[in-house]
Amino acid sequence: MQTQVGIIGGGPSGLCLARLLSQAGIKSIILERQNREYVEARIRAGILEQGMADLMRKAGVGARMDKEGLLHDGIVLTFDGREERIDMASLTGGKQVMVYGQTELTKDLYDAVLKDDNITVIFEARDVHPVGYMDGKPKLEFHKDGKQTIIDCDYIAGCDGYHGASRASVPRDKLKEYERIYPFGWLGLLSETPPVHEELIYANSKRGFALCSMRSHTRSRYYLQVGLDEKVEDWSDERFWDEIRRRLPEHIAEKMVTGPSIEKSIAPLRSFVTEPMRFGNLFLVGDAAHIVPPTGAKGLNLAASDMYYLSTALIAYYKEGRTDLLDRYSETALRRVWAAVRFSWWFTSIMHKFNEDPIEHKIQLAELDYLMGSTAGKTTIAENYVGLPFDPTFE
Ligand code: RFL
Ligand code: PHB
Repeated sequence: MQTQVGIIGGGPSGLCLARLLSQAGIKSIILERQNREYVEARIRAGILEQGMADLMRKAGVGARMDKEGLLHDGIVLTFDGREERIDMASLTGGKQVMVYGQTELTKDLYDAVLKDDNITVIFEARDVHPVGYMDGKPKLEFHKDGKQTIIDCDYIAGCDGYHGASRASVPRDKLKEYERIYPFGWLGLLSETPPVHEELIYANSKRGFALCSMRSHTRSRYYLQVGLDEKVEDWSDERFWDEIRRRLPEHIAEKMVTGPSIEKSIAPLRSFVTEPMRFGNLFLVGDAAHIVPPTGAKGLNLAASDMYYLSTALIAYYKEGRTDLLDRYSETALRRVWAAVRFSWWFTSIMHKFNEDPIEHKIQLAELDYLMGSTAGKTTIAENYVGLPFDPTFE
């Protein structure tokens, strides 16, 4: 087999990148380890920055998102019995974020990709190995139904997430990895209940962090900070609802509508960055190159800038024979990555309980009190939350 861009991973990064390339007539093959149903069912991101929403539109898959997504102008922080709103739109010159679940976004992308003549998707591709990318002869080797197949391509995009094959194939002396693992995870619950509030609530409490998010006016997504040794089986729905109410100010907890969970799962929290993000003709994109704790809702939104830079660079190569943007990809993408790693780490550190030492909570409350009393403090949260801009010189 042969194609222009071989893409490993059919998650949001691989699918959206393929569509952006296809809009410019560039052909790609996507190798996905799972089947479509499995990928679509993963309940993850809920908040899209304008940059990601614009990319979906550019990829020709924004119609349902624009119809069903909920635009938010602000978020709420609660701490010390207080409820403080950050009016992101007024602090950032009108920028908003959109509530639209990763499950829906992935469905929209698959609907378009599977009808696209420039894109082939191979599901249940096993033992995928990118080879030859350091010598200018990139190939993807894989097994399908027990048979080995090889794809010759010009470039490989590693869009296969944190546990994928692309980063793993790079010789250890060619990359540097930075990692922090946090001493807690997030227990998430999805329920067919109206959200407790019209905007997201991030709660700092003595008992640990909580987040009230949503997927629609009738579907809620809640998270609780839990210890790394906690098991989902030990969290009945009743225990979850009891605990989240205790982490919110009383006047909010009283309004909470509870119901049976549709899904419950625990995710660990980590900060992780690989440098560089390019190895010869292999480019890493999205979670394959970096992970952030979900506190700032940045994961998928960071994949967005990678997709934007890589698609722009590949289009410049195929249309104009230019390689200068491919050469700038890693450095440019990493600049925005580190900015989001910093924000996600910082927002995590002021909102979560790290230990039993009471001085730590008091210092967090003092910091939150300072931030909320300062326009500069609120603006710093707002600017980062709505998303830092993509590099305008990358064209
Ligand atoms: P994905 O989604 O992990 O997709 C990778 C795809 O590659 C496939 N794959 C392979 N295919 C072939 N061969 C192999 N060897 C392969 N290994 C893996 C996998 O099956 C999969 O289909 O990475 P991608 O596309 O880069 O997308 C990244 C996002 O999924 C991720 O950043 C976000 O979900 C993070 N995230 C959030 N991001 C936001 O922007 N806003 C949010 O509100 C937000 N909330 C969250 C989140 C992540 C969470 N968890 C569970 C980690 C909330 C949570 C709880
Ligand atoms: C979500 O709705 O899943 C969500 C929202 C905001 C976050 C993280 C996750 O910061």
